[in-house]
Amino acid sequence: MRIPDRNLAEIWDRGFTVVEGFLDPQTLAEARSALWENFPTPEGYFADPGEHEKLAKSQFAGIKIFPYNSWALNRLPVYPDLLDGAERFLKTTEVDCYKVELWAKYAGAANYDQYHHRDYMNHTLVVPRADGMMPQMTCFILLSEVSELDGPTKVVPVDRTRHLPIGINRTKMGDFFDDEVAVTGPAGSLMIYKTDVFHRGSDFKAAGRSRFAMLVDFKARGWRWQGKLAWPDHAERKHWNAAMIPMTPRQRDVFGWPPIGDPYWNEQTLSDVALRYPGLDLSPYAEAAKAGALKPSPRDLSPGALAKREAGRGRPKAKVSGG
Ligand SMILES: O=C(O)CCC(=O)C(=O)O
Ligand SMILES: [Fe+2]
Repeated sequence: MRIPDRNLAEIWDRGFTVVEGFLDPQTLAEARSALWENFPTPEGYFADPGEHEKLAKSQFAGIKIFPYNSWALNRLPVYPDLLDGAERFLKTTEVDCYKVELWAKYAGAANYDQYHHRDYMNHTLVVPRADGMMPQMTCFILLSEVSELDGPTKVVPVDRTRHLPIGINRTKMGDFFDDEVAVTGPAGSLMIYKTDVFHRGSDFKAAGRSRFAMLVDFKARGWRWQGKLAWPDHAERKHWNAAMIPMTPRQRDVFGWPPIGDPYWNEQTLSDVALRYPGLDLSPYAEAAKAGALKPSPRDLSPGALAKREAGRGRPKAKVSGG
C-alpha cells in the first residue's frame, strides 16, 4: 500500500506513524512462512524453550541481519511502496538502505524491557538536526500481530520531549511511561519513526506470546556521518547473491550497486561482475554502457562534472607520456 501523505506528515508532527495493511496479503503470507525457516514457530519454541537456548542469551539474540535464505524475506526491504515512502520522506531518489534486521522475540526468552532512548547513537556519528534537515527513516515491518501483550515498541510523541536537548539520548527507566504510545497492529503493519524520537522495546505481558518484525532503515545518500551496516562486509555471506539476483537495478541501487548508466560500467566490469554473480541479468547495465549513457555521480551534479570526469579518465595516460 502506498504510504499516505498524512502518515509521512505524522512522522514530522509526532515523530512516528503506523500504517496498517502496508504489506499486501500475499507478500505478508509468503514472508511469514519464510520466517519459520529462520526461527522456530511459536508452537515449536514454547513446546521446549530449553531447545532454543541461543535465543535466550540476550534480548537481541533473535536478530538476524540481511540477507536471508528466501526471496520472500529479501524482497521486504526493497518493497516498492517502502522505497517510494523513503524517497518521499527523504525528498530524494538517492536513497541508501543502511540496515536490515529480522528480529524474533519469544515471551520468557529474555527480558525485552528497555529504557527510552533515541536510536541515533548507533545510526550517526553526530546527532540529528532539530530543524529536520538530513533526517533518517527507521522502520519496523510487523510480521506478526502485535497487541499490548506482545511486547510492542513504545514511543513517546515528540511534543512531550521537546524540552530535552537532542544530545540527551536516554532517560531513566520509568520516565515518560505515562506518555508512551504502544505500536500495536495486525501483521503487515509498518511503523516509521525518526532517530531523535524516544522509544523503547517492551516485555511481553503474557506467557506463550511472540513477536516477529523486520527493521529497515534508510538515509539520503551522501551524509557520510550517518549509517550502520556496510553492505560489502556482508556480500560474502551465504544468500547474498541469491538476494541480489532477483532485484531490479533500482532495488540493488539502494544497497549501493552502481546504477544503470553509471560510469562504473564498462566492458571489463560487466564481464567480471558476471563472473561474481552468475545468473544476474546485467543486460540493462550493458545496454546503457553500450549506448554511452553516463549518469552523473550523486556527489557531483554540477554542470561541468561529466566533462571533468571524462578529462580525468585520460589523466593516467597523459602522466605516463609526461614523464
Ligand atoms: O523491539 C522494539 O520494539 C524496539 C527495540 C529498540 O528500540 C532498540 O533495540 O533500539
Ligand atoms: Fe530503539
